Amino acid sequence: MATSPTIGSYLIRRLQDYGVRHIFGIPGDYVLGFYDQLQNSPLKVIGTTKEDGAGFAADAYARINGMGAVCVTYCVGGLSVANAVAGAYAEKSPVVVISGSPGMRERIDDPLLHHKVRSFSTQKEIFEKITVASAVLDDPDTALARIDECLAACWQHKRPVYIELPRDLVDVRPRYPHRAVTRERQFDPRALKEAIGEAVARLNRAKRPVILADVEVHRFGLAEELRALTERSNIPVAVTILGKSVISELHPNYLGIYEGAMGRAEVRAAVEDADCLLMLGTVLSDVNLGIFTAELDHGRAIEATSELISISRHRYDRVDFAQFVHALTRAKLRRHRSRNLAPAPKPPVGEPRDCAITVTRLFDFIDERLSEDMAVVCDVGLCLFGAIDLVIHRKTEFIAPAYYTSMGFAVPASIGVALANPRLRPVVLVGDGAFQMTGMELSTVVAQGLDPIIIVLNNHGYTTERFIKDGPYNDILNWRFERIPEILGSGWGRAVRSEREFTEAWATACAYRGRFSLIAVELEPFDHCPALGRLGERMARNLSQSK
Ligand SMILES: Cc1ncc(C[n+]2csc(CCOP(=O)(O)OP(=O)(O)O)c2C)c(N)n1
Ligand SMILES: [Mg+2]
Repeated sequence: MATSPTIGSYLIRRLQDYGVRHIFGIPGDYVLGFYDQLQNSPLKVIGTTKEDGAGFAADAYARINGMGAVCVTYCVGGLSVANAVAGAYAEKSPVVVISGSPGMRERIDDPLLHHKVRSFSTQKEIFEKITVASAVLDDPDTALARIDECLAACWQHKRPVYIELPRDLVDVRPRYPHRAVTRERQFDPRALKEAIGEAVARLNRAKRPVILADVEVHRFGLAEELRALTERSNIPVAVTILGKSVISELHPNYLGIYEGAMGRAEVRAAVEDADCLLMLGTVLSDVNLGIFTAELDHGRAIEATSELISISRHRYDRVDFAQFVHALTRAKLRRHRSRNLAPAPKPPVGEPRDCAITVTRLFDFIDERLSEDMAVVCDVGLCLFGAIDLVIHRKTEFIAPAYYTSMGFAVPASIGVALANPRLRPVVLVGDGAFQMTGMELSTVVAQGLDPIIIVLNNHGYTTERFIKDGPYNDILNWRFERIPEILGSGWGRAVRSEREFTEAWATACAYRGRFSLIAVELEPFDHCPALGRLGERMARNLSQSK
């Protein structure tokens, strides 16, 4: 009879089944045994400088690869990664969190072992709130089934899961053989048929239908279906900020980014006046809805997400989101006449001048220079609002924590992007404040031989917050960002002030391969793009109303 695999080796094999090739993290004594197993496996361990960096990298990796993983030690590592995992939960990114922990034999009599917070279950209880499934593999005979369940839940819900490995069980084999199970949810084909019938009738009757596409179209790999759907039906597509890049922004049916009153008026009008709005994979958050300035009439909407399928004010149970989109794409949809709603092409940016560069011009120059093989990885702040208007050419080219908005995402996320798809060169847009949080993860960039282009928008502080409420708490120490390559012994850096200096530095960075480039762009503390002005105003109003 074939012997069962050890718990550790089974977990490694199942991660590979789901396409995971890299795992991010930092070891510690409670997880060293599993690290040894990882080291001797086909999975590549990517050590980061801090666990939150590993979390952001795994999140970005998951967004492109379909699943990502972190491996950390008990509590000191696990709780450091919790914020990044919370972001992955909020934005539906399938990250597997693996944490080592004290062995089961060590737990007898509840001793005070290092890293323990309150009880041995404290870390698991915290992760229960920010994952869709969690398990402590404390019983060898059920461990393999628990691994299957967690990974299936991660895959199905596109959200993080937590797996805790007591250190004395990593090399243990269950007594009974186990067959890997990929649990499928039960759906009702009759409900799907009925939902499609109703959706098609409404779309075919409509005179001004619009599709509003969001993040789940990315996560469930439905970007091609979306393209086919709009091309067959000729229904125009708007996207949310979180869904940005789900369709080529050069597509003739692309309308633009919808964000309520915060966004472009033409996009708002088309979406809100639609007599049938097909909302695909939408997250109805404040950021996505322009701080709730959106006026969407659910009576005229068809809403399909992994959590619900509803048409007008009634809902269909047991209908799978992906199957719904597949079926709709293949259904008998009438071809609507073109309404010429595509945004007018941007005027040419013109030659760079010797004058000080502004935020608006900076984004214009980047926009004109982005190429097909680049992925924009964006942090929180001015960079995110400026990036709304960047023209993204293909799918998954824009990665940002646009809903959870945790600063410090972008530099570590660029590592996940580059490892998930080595053909993509990350262009990181990050504020000086956010860079100071996790920018030293460039150390991992150097260790892995990656070559992102990092653009630091240096406006000497927390400009986004200055627009909501200013005070000395928004000032931060000015770093010599361009000299970071000296500390790391690798890379190329330059501080720029004028348009000409920026475009020259960009050209140098593009030609400089194999190592990172860092361009620190000096900006005025109150210089901003129109989107941030509108948002700051709205948030300041909300702040004063909440008192
Ligand atoms: C982890 C985290 N801490 C605090 C905040 C609150 N916050 C939102 S924007 C911002 C300022 C960002 O500063 P910077 O990165 O320099 O970008 P800028 O707004 O100046 O462009 C802060 C502190 C946050 N979003 N995330
Ligand atoms: Mg700043």
